[in-house]
Amino acid sequence: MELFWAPRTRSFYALWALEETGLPHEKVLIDIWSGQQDGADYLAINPMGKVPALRDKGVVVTEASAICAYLADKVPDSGLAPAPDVPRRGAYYRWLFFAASCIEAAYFEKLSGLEVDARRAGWGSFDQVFDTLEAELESREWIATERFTMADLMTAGGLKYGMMLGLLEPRPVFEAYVARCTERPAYQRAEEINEAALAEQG
Ligand SMILES: N[C@@H](CCC(=O)N[C@@H](CS)C(=O)NCC(=O)O)C(=O)O
Repeated sequence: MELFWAPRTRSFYALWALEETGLPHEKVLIDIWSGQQDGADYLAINPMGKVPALRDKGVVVTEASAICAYLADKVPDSGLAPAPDVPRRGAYYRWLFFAASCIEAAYFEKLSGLEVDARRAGWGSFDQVFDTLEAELESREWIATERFTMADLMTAGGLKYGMMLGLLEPRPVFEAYVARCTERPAYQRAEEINEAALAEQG
């Protein structure tokens, strides 16, 4: 299995997910600063010209949240995804997709100063997205089940990114949740890999 990635990008979700699974893999650095993602070789893997991408023999998966879901299903005993027949599978899908479609869009709204009509925008509004998450996390240690899943990885990763960039005010519920998720050894290892690649790039 190969992960196509670049440090300090959304590849981090996939890097962290691979560390959570412990699955053997090779990391292939794509130099997005020199435009390698727009070369024919990489576009054949991801025509969007974006990282991350995962190739598992003949299977190619792009989109960070899809990669997380794919990897969790490869290690069914890990608990990283609830089994398909348990009721909380619904919550797992919900929050995994919420991170990709609502958190991401809410940041874009903020960054670009968009005035959105919350009834027309699929993510509602910036405030709706984070008020909804805050209400959910007030009563839950983990967002989908009684343990950490890939839905936590995507949600906590998204919250951390927003707070780090100053897009999202650091609400206590978010800070505690992000701390719980990022103290995991897999997160720490992914950070080390990320930082080592950055240092190597100079
Ligand atoms: N929707 C994609 C977004 C991936 C993405 O935006 N990757 C950025 C880095 S954070 C990228 O590869 N940018 C290179 C480019 O657009 O040229 C995902 O969730 O994986």
